This record gives sequence, structure tokens and C-alpha cells, in this order.
Amino acid sequence: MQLTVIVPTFNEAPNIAELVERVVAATRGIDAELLFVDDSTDETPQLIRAAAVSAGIPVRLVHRDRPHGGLGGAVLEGFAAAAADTCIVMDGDLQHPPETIPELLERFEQGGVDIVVASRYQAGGSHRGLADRRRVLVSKLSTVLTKAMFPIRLRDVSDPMTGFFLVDRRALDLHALRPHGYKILLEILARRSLRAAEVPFAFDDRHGGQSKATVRQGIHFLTQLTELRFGKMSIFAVIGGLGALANVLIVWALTRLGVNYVAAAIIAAEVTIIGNFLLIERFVFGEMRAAASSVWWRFAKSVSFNNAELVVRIPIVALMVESGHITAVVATAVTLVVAFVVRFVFHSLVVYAPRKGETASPARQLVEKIDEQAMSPGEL
Ligand SMILES: Nc1nc2c(ncn2[C@@H]2O[C@H](COP(=O)(O)OP(=O)(O)O)[C@@H](O)[C@H]2O)c(=O)[nH]1
Ligand SMILES: [Mg+2]
Repeated sequence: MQLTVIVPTFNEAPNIAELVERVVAATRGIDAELLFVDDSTDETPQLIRAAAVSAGIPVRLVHRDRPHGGLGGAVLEGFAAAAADTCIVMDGDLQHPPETIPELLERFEQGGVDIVVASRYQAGGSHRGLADRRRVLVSKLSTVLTKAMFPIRLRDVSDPMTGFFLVDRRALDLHALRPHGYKILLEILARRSLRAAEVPFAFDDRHGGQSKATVRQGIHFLTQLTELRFGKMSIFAVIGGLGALANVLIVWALTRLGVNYVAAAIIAAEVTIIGNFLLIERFVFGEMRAAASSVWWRFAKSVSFNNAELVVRIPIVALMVESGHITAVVATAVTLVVAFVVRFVFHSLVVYAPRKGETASPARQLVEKIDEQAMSPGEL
């Protein structure tokens, strides 16, 4: 098998028949298969099976009853299930014209590259199919932002946000890719230095059905970008910073309402500790939750740690100030930085540690994972 065309689908019933037909026509003369990774709740899988019978090339369906990682997760499953190492990923709504497939393959076979991106922003390409002005703006802004964050890795790529590309799966570290998010190409390009080329394509209108892109996906993209660029620690830091701000605001509001300042400080601290836990559950350690202990255990560990930190840090500041030449401000700043790092390590290692039996050699894997997540990736 020379080529696997991977198509993630979520309720694309009106598009299947024409998609299969056009992919078959475009791959004439190529030893290719078409692989759908489907999370649909409509009749998409039945239509795929029906089209497969008379397609003329192998058409396979991986239907996921328990979808994991959305679009990005579907693409990763496609890489794992593909019969060929050379894989093309494309949308199932015909916004990515199958007629571009031979051009992607041709460029790849000229050699020297691991990945060929189909770009809307190359000369000869177009983004006409972006639904409205707002989506054009969002697409362009996110492209500029992304390229600014990875000026070297994305040097040869004008359209890191496209979902249409060819990649040699042997060049990927499939285990390092996080199976979530809409922007799987960005994930692939940012994690590893790949040799990339582009071919232009005209981004078409959706053939039928509706877009599944949402504002939530947009927010998800921003956290994905931050995480790829600065590692998990940065989101952890942002949440910590927001917590500090909220803390001050709550103390201010409560004391204005006449609450005693000690009581106000305690209430503010506890409210921010709980808020902090909820936010890091969602945005920092989301994908480690499934393998970790129960939510109440995690909550107990997190809250206990933060309360202990509060109780321990103040006397340490006092000791530092009394014992020497350090001012209170410096002492506070130093202990806050140390506390931040310790808090991150504690949460990664203890609060979200996999349950016993979940991993082969837990200590080593865990340390490696934290190292990778906290610091990755270092390239600029
Ligand atoms: N398997 C799978 N495919 C998805 C999921 N979300 C979106 N897709 C597919 O990903 C492709 C791009 O989605 P689309 O809604 O067209 O996004 P847009 O082009 O940005 O508006 C389409 O083929 C969708 O069917 C998902 O959760 N699982
Ligand atoms: Mg689309």
C-alpha cells in the first residue's frame, strides 16, 4: 500500500458518497486506501459501509463508540490504523478537494521532506471557503500568532492551521502527540522538527451539513498553543496569577463590607484555593485525570498542600527577614517563586499521579513525563 487517506468524520452523512467518489477518482493509478475515523451519531457509518462495497479501492471504517480526543484523537487513531506509512489527512466535508491528493503525493515523492502541507495561503491557494469575515480574521490572526510562537519550526509553512496535509508517519513520535484539539497539524509541527514543503489548494465551501468548529475550539486552541510553546507550567502559572488577583479582590471587597480582615483573608484564601483546583483540573492536568486517583482524593491533596504552604510560608518569610539582610519584599518574592515550583511538582507528581498498576515503571515514567511537560518544547 502506497498511501492511506485518513478522513475524520463527525456527522458528515450528506458528504460521504461524493467524497468517496472523488477520492477514488483522484487516486487512480495510486495504490491507495481510504480510512474513515468516525465519531458520528447520524447515519454516516452506514453510508460509509455502503459506499465501500463498490468503491474500487479499499475503504475502511474505524467507528469509535467512545470517542477520545475529538478531531485530533481521531486523526491519531487513523495514523495507528493506516496500512501505509504515507498518510494524507483531510476533512470529510469536501472543503479539502480530493483532486489535490496527487499533488501532495508528487511533492512528497520528489523527496527531502517528511510532511507536505496543503496551504490556503500559498500563491495559487485560496481561503474562499472560510464561512464569513469573522472566520477569515480568526484564521489569519491565529496563523500569525502561531508563526510568531514557532518562527523556526514553521518557517516553511504558511498555513499551520490547515487540516489537509500529507505526512510520513515514521517521522512522527505518535506517543508524544496529545490526542486532543482541533489543530492536529500544529501539534505535529510544534512537537518535532520536520522537513516541510507546501502545495497550494483552494479551500472550498462545505458541501453539505454543518461546521463543528466552535468558540470552545478557539479557546482550546489558545491553551494548546500556550502549552506547546511554554509547557504546562505556564498555564499553571497563569492560573496561579489569576488566583492571586482574585485573592486581593476578595479581601478588598469583604473588608469594605465590614468583615474582619483576618476572616476576610481566610475566606479569600480558601475560595482561591478551591477555584485554583477547579481550573487546573480542567486546563492543566485534564488528560492525566483518567489515570489518577478519584476527584475527591485529588481535591483533598491539592487543598491540603495549599493550606500547608500558606501556614509554612509566612514563618519562613519572617525567619528570613529576621535572620539577615533580606527585606520582606524580597523574602516574599523568593518564597512565592519556590512555592510555585514546589506546588507544580507536587501536583504533577502526587495529586495527578497515576494509580498503582497504571504504568510499568511509575517513578521513571513520571519523572520523564513531568520533565517533558514542564519544559517542552525548548526550540525557538
Ligand atoms: N472523528 C471526528 N471528526 C470530527 C470531530 N469534529 C470534527 N470532525 C471532522 O473534522 C473535519 C473538520 O470539521 P469542520 O466542522 O468542517 O470544521 P471547520 O472546517 O473548521 O468548520 C470534518 O470532517 C468533521 O467531520 C470529532 O470530534 N471526531
Ligand atoms: Mg470544514
